[in-house]
Amino acid sequence: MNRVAIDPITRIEGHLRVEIQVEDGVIREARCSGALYRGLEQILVGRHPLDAQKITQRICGVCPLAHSTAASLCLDDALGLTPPRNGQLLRNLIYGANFLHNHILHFYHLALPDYLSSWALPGALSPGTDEDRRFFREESQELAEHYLKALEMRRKAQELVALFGGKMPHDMSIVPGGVTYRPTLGEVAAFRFRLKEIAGFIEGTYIPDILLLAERYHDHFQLGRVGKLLTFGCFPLDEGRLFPAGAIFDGEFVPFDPGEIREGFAHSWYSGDGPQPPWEEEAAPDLDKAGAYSWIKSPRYRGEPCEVGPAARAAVGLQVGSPEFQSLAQDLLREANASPAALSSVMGRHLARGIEALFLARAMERWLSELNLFAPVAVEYKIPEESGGQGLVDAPRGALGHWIRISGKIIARYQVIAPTTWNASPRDGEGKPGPIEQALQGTVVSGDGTLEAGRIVRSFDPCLACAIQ
Ligand code: NFE
Repeated sequence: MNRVAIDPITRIEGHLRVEIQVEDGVIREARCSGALYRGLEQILVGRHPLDAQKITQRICGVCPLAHSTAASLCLDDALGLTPPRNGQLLRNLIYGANFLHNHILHFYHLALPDYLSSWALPGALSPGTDEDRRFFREESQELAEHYLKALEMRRKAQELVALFGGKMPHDMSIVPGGVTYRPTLGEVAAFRFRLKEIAGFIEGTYIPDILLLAERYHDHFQLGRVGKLLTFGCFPLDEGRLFPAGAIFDGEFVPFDPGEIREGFAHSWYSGDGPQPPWEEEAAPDLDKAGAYSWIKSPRYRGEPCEVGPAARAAVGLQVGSPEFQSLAQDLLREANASPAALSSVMGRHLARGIEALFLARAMERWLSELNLFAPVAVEYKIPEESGGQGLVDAPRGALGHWIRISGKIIARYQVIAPTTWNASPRDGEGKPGPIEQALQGTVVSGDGTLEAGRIVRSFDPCLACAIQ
C-alpha cells in the first residue's frame, strides 16, 4: 500500500489535505482534511441581526454574494419579509454576476491547467507536469489564449457586481427585505453591455472549450463519480427558483425537505459526535479528539453524504426544471455524448457548470429587461424580540444554508453549512465517507495517484474558507 498526502492541494481556495492509499493501481482509501479553523459563527453571537449579512460575506472573497444572499434570505425568514419584485430581480442580478465569475474562474484558471501542456502557460501558471496531455499544439495555444481572455471576463463580471452591489468583493446592496440601491438608467446600460459580452464569451468560447475537453477526455465522465446529489435551488423569484431544489438518490428524484438536514462531527475536531439539526447545533472545538482528522464537519441529508454543486443542479433540473433548461441541458449532454447519470463525474461537473452559466446569463438578460427603475426595491423591517429563520440557497459550489436564532433582539445562535462542508466532509459516525472521499475511492490510477486525485478534487471546486466556520 502506497500512501500519498497532497497537502495542500493547489488551485483551490484554502488549505485542503487529501490523503490517498494506493494498492495495485487503485485508490483504496481516501481522506479529506480541512486544516484551518475559522470561528465566524462564534463571532456573530451577541451581535445585531443585521450584522449577519455583513459579517458572513467575509467568510469568503470568492463567493461573498452567496453568503450575502443566504444571510438575507435567513433574515427575511426571521423578520417575516418578502422583497418586492424589483428587489428580487436586483438580488438575482448581483448574485448571478458572482456566479458567472466563479464558473469562468474555475474552468480556465483552476481546472484547465490540469489538462494543458506545461509550455502552454507562463512559468508560474504552469501545472509543471506533462502527464496525460491530449490536445494538439494549436489547441493548447488557443486554450491558453482563452485562459487570458477569461481573466478579462472575470473582471467584467466583478464590475457587474460593483455596478448594482456597490463594490466587489462584499457587496453593500443586498439586505433583508430587498436591496438598498435602485440603479440609474446609465448603470443598467453599463450592466447590459458587460453582461452581453460575458454571455457571448460563455456561448462562443467557454462552452466549445468544455466540449473539446469532453471529447478528448471522454473517459473522465466515468472518473470521480458519487451516487447521491442534493441542491437547495437558487435565484428565487415569487414564481419559483431558476434552478429548483431537490435530491437525486441513485437516479431517483427526491423532493427537498429542509427538516432532513443534520450535521455530525464524529471525525471532526469538535466535542461530541452529533448528528444534530443545524438550527440547534452545539459543537465546541476539541483538538485532542481521538479519531478526528478534519475541521470540516459532516452534513448529511436523510442520513446520506450528498454531492452538492452544478452536477446536482443539472441532474435535478433535468427532472423538474423548466422545459427551457431541460432542452438546453439535453442538447449539450448530447453534444458531449454523455448521459444525465454521468453528470456526477469529473467531466460532468465541468459540463454542468457550462450549461448553467449559459442558462443563467440568458436569464439575467431577461431579469435586466424586467427591472422597473421607479418601483420600490425593498420593504421595511423591524427586529423582533425573539425569532428564528433559515436561508437556504445554492452557491456556485452547491447547497449553502444559514440558520439564525434571535433572542432579545440580538443573535443568540448562527450556523452555516457551506457547499464544501458537504463535498469535502470526513467520514460520519456510521463510517460513511464524504462525497470527495467517495469520488476518490476505487479510482484506477496510472502512477502514484496524484494526477487523478488532483483532477477529481478540483472538479468539485473546493473552497476551504467556506467549508469551516
Ligand atoms: Ni468560498 Fe462558497 C461557494 C459558499 S463553497 S466559495 O460557491 O458558500 O463552500
